[in-house]
Amino acid sequence: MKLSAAINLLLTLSSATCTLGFSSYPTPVSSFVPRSSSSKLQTNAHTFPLKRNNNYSSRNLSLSMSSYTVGVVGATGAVGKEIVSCLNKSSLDVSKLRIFGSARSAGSTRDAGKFGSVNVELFDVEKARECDVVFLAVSGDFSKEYARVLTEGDDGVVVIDNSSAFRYEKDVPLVVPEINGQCTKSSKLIANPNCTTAIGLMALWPLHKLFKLKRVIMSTYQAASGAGQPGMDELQEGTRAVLSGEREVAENKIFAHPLPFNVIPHIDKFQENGYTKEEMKVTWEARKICGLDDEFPLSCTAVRIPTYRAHSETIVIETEEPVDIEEARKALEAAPGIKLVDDIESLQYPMPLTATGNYDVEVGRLRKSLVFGDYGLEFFVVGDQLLRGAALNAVLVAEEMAENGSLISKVITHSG
Ligand code: 2RA
Repeated sequence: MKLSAAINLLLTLSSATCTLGFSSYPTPVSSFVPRSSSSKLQTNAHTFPLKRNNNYSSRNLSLSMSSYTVGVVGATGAVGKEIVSCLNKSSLDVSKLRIFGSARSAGSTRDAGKFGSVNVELFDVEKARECDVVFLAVSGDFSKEYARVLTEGDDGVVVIDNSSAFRYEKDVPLVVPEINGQCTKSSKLIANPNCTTAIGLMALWPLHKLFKLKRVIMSTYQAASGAGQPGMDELQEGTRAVLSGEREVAENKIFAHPLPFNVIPHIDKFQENGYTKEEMKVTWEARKICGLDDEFPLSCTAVRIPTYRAHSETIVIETEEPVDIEEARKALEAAPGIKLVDDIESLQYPMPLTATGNYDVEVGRLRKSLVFGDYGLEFFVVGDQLLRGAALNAVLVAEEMAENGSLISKVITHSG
C-alpha cells in the first residue's frame, strides 16, 4: 500500500465508531491495537495450544484487583458448558461460580472443574442479581424477559447475552472484544454475536484495517453444533443408523432435512428477500460490530453440513486499497485470536477437524481474487462454533469489562 493511502486508511480507522444500534460515537484509535485473545485465557496445553504472539501479560496483571461472583444460566446446554470451561481457563478472578437452571435441573450438581461441584439453583431474579456478571446461554424469549430486569439499578448485574434478543437494539453493544471491546464501557447489557458472524469477522477485521473493505461475499459450511446439543445428537445418531444399515436415510427433527450424507442450504427462517435469517444476521451484525455503513454490501449463503462443531466459511472481499498478499498474511499472523494455516505445499489449510476445541480461528487458502484482481482477496476460515462463536467470545467480553472498569465487584477482596 502507498504511504498516502496508508495514512488515509489510518485516519479513517482512527475515527472508527462504537456503533450502538446503527448510531455511532467516536472511539480512540488505541483500542485497535492487536491483542491475543488466545493467550489471555490461560489455555490448556493439550487441547488449547498457546498462541505465539503472547502480548497480553502486562494487561493480565491489572485484573487481579477484584474477584467476581459469576452466574451462568443454561449451563447444561452446549454453549453453557463451554462457558464454564472457558471460565476455568480465564484470567477473570472468579471467587464464586453460581449455576442457574430450570425446575428440571435445579437441585442437581454440575462438575465445574476448578470451581468444584456446583449446585444448580432454580433461576430467580433476586438470586441472580447477587452476582457481578451473569452469562445467559438460554433462548431469546428468556433473555427478553429477564436480561434488562437483571441489569436494572445501581446494584444490577452485568449481563452477557448469547441469544439474538438484543443484537440490534440501539442501546446494547454487540461485541467481538478484539474489534470493538471498547463499546462495553459503561454498559451493563452486552449482546454476543451469532457464531457465523464472530468467526468471519475475526479474519475480516485485520484485512479491513489494511485494505478497507468495499464488498464482502461469504458462503458458509456450518456444523451441527449450531443447533446445540440436540443438533449434534441428531447428526451422530442419524449417521450411526445409516451406517449400521438400520435406516437408508436418517431421521430429522432438528434440521429441515436429514443431515448425515447431505448438505442443507437453509439455516433459520427464510426472509422476504429470499435470504435466511442466519444469512441476514451476518450482514446486520457485521455492519454494527465493525461500524460499517448501514448499506455496506455484505451477503452470505449459509449451508449446514454434517460436521460436528466447527463452522467453515469461504470469504471473498473486494477492497478499496490494492491488496498485497504478504501484508495480508503478516496482518493475519499478528492478529489476536487467529492462526494462519496456509501452506499448500504441505497441505496445510483450515479444517473443522483441526479447529475444533481451539480458541483461535484458522485462516488460510489466501489468494488474490480472479474476479477483483489487485483489489480482491479470497480465503477460507474455520472456527469452533461453541468457542469463538459463543462461549469464548462471551468470556472475553467479561475480561474486557473487568479491565476497562465496567465490571465492578460488589465485594472488594484485594486491596491491590
Ligand atoms: C447455527 N449460527 O449455526 C447458528 C447458531 N447460532 O445454526
